[in-house]
Amino acid sequence: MMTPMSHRVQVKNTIVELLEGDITKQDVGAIVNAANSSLLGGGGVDGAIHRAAGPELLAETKTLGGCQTGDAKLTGGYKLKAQYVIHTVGPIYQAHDPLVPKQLASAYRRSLEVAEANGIRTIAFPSISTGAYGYPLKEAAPIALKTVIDTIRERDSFDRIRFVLFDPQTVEAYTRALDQLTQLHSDSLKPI
Ligand code: AR6
Repeated sequence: MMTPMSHRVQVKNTIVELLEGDITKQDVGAIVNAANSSLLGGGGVDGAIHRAAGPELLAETKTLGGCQTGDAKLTGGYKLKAQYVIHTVGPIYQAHDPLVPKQLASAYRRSLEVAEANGIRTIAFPSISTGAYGYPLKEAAPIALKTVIDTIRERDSFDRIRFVLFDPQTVEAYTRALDQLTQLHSDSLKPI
């Protein structure tokens, strides 16, 4: 029997959802930025977030002393609708390097830990590392979703985690990965 692809699941008390769109427009507690370790801005989603937030964001990130790959740091959201930005640094893709998937998982996990420590209950993520950093979508999407879902299961302190995906191929890869996880964990992941 075919199970329909799902864009939204419930994990404990948290809704995890996939959306095609622009993360800078999201009205959530925090949006996550796929930054580089300088935290001084860049292209892709990083550039879009800095443009939408205004120059005060760069003024704040300049004071943070950068961020290591797999770690995350918090700033204000300035002109964004989101109250905060969580800046994380995903890995540059390297096939067959066992550290790389761990660093990608760590970027998601540390972002959620920073959110929790600051009482942020609704968070929007982009697809970290799958643009300029070259992580293949098919490999990155299951890591992203599994890490977020495992962290929610352990902590149960978020209302909504939204993946805001910029193009149809990214939506498709995440939808497939979410569907597979839902089939594997039908006891704890409820499509809604
Ligand atoms: N909303 C949501 N997703 C977006 C947006 C947006 N407004 N704009 C782009 N994306 P990338 P990375 C998607 O390259 O691979 C920067 O220069 C994009 O289509 O932004 O982690 C940093 O400064 C892709 O699916 O981030 C770093 O140097 C995803 O966001 C480096 O790029 C991630 O692509 C980080 O590379």
